[in-house]
Amino acid sequence: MTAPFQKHELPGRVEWNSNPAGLPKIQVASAFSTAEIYPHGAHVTRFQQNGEPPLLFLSRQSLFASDKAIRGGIPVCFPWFGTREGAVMHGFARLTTWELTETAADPQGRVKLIFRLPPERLVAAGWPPAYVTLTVTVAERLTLQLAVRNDTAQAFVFEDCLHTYFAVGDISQVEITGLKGVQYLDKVEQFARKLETGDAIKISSEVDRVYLNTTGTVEIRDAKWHRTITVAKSGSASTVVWNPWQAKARAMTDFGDDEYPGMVCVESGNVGESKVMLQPGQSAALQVTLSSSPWP
Ligand code: TA6
Repeated sequence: MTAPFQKHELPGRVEWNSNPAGLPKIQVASAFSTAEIYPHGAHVTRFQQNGEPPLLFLSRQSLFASDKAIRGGIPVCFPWFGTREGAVMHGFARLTTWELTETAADPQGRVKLIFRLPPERLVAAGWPPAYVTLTVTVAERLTLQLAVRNDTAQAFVFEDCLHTYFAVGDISQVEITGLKGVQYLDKVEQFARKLETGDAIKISSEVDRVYLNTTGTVEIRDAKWHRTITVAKSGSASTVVWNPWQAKARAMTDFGDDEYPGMVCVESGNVGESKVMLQPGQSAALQVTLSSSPWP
């Protein structure tokens, strides 16, 4: 079978493969790190800096089917976040096969891949056929940029979120910093509006919070694996923090009952009151740069 994007292969840097379920995936090797990306959802499922544990969590029970979202890695939530009446959760972008349009490797061994969301998918769902790309740079760090250009004649209003699942040694030994003084909506308590007063967030039960109007960098301090994960972002006014804990973990069929201690989602986007409005000709870019550094 001819791989649809074989023309974009770069031997030793970008190589086509497929998983046991037959879903095409791309393996990326930079001079500093390795990664795995599925055109299905333009979904990064693995990133590992050389000599470091994996950065991202991927459930061993994740489904890999063309009509299902992958559980773990970095789902791209677009053009909406959360629930929407009569529609799928978190938008259709993560359920759509994106086109790989470009790959490049620079002399230092950094690798860039550009995926495009087929505009006909937007039109089929009644949305303007905006120009939507996800650029993934695999290097010392992992950088994702979701760019939207509204080259249509009508205004385009959307939400977006890079719903990153991070791997941690033990959630009970994790502290999340960078959100002190920020207001949030607590989904566990019917979206009650609250203020983050702690220097660090510690997780010991289900947490599902949308932090509002925050553009700062967040750190995940992992005392079990002795490392700090840094989530730096731009073009994003919302940060979401999620751990399903026990009951929700049991309720999810594509997530192991015992997997919640090994992950935390720290997501970067523009959701709810921070949704984006693009007039014709305007564009916007949501970018995250993810990395981890071992403690000395
Ligand atoms: O981002 C947190 C959240 O919105 C949670 O409420 C939870 O539902 C999670 O996303 C996972 O959503 P999914 O549709 O992937 O099961």
